[in-house]
Amino acid sequence: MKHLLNALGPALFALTLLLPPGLHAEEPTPAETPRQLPRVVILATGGTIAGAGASAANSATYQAARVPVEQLLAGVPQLAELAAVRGEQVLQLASESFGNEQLLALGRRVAELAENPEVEGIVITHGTDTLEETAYFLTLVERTDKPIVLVGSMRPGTALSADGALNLYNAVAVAGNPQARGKGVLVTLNDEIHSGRDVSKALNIKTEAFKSPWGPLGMVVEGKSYWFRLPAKRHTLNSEFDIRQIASLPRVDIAYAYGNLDDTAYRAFAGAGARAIVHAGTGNGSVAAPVVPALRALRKEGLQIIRASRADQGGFVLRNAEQPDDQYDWLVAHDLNPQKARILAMVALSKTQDSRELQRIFWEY
Ligand code: DAS
Repeated sequence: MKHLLNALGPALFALTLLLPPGLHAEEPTPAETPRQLPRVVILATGGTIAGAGASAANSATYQAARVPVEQLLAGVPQLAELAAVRGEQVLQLASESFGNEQLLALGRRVAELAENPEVEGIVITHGTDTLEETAYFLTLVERTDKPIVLVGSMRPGTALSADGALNLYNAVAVAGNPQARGKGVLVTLNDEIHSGRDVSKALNIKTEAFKSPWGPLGMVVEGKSYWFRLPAKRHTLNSEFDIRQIASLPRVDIAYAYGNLDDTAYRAFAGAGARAIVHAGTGNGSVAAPVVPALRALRKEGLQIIRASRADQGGFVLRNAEQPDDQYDWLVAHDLNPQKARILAMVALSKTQDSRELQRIFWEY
């Protein structure tokens, strides 16, 4: 009998494959328990990703900050496969018009959501012009390891080959991914995942607009994240700053350096109440000789002077290399570009005025 069954076994198995579905002899698969989708909140602030042009050919001529968050979400129904999403319209602005008040208000709303146990991730749709500043600000002051992902687009949704829908899909995929926890605030555009600290807008007309001098952290492709690096600088849970303890941000300005420079801009910023001036210096944060006396005088009046580099592939400014920073009691921004140095200076000055402490902060963040 045993030999008979062994001989007939394969034939009998093959027969079961011919049966109509549901009549197979195998055990019925257990009913698929619906996967608990991560709960992701999308905070909309405006920008091109919410922009609209007159025609599909208008990829560069359009109005930013026109499309409400409900319409953004309705335009990407596939988000429902990734997460349980809901939207909030916190602002509707082109991001070049963000002020410190908008930054603080957005930061406070993010902190509230991050504390909510029914929120697993946060996406912020944002204009690309100052996205890098908001991303760095949040990475400094949000005390959470939950994914906070900023996303924008280079073309409005009305344009041919618009990039916003896929950028938003990718951002929600990353924000709902537990692997994205603890990596600081992130920025996703053009299939790349960047650190909110490192990334900046390097091109103003291409979809590959955002670059990080030390490279992206990873890629997101078809809703899956692939990680290759981790941030090395302090951020979020490991930060000493907390949005809930920052009532206001001091005025910090940026003076751009070039040939034939004089001290007009620096004195004007000081007269307007700046607490620090970021010198966007040529090369290694160099300071033109005619400007040095004014900067030394302003330092003596209590302003902080921060040497950064205007180099567009990112700077690397070290103390006492181009200028006697120890003697002048000036600070250096290290690898931060001028606009990022301004963000860190504002946050740091909300905590300390001490130069040595400030320089430590520039090394660590
Ligand atoms: N004006 C730009 C801004 O809102 C548009 C954009 O690129 O998002 O940042």
